[in-house]
Amino acid sequence: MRRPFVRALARPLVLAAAAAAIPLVSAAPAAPAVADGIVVGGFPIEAADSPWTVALSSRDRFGGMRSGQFCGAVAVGRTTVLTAAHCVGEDVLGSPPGEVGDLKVIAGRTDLRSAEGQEIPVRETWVNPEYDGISNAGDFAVLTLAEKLPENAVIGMAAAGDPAYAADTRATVYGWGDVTGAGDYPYSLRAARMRVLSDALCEEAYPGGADGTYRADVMLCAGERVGGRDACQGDSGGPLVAQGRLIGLVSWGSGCGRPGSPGVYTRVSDVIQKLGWERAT
Ligand code: 4AZ
Repeated sequence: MRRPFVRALARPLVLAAAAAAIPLVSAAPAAPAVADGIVVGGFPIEAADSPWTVALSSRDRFGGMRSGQFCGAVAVGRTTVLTAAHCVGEDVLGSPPGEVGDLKVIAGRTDLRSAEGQEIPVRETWVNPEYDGISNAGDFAVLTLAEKLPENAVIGMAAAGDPAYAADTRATVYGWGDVTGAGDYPYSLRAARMRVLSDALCEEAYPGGADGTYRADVMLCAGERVGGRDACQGDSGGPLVAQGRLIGLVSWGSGCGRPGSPGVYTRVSDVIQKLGWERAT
């Protein structure tokens, strides 16, 4: 399962909606490692407990059953949201992001069937021009919102050299993505606890192949050595948080929760540097 949501999307959302509506249909987990989902291997959490985790939505493109959710995103300013570049590519959206009339960020909504929280139109989308869809390097985009999010919805970003990036640090990923790797999209927000893994582990797992190439300067490796806890399709663009600070954006990986195939995240310190945000943090 290569990349993001993206490719899979046109097909999956329909399946996703169906699967979510009849949760018991695929009762047997594909493998023990992915028995219980996020995010695979996760647990339910309230949006109020991670208010910076927001959903990226277009009902026109993805249908209304799950509020049009198709990717995750994270608020780093009251009108500034980060997501994955691959989430706002033309292959996902069907047209350039500026031409998607109902592209919105949804904040404060745990259950995508509900109307809780806020829906805020995206006023401007800036996609990293250096994003490389082959290696997946530079997988980030900046969304500017038409209205302000609440002040408590903003999370701080970990700058280069922050100890939160060290291997073995505990980290949590948040999202509404596939909970099994088989296209089971939940209605409610989930989180999964894991650890930052060494660059060596991802370099070994992803030396360069169809899924992507791990590059330690712009990517971050996280999960569990034994597999089982991971982000998955639909979580892309969402936050990986350690020590209360944003360290990663869900980007890619080979499958979900598989031993030996950790999740790969966009390294937030590189985002800060590329955007010239050093002094703002
Ligand atoms: C995806 O397809 C995707 N297990 C996101 C994250 C991971 C794999 C795939 C990491 O969006």
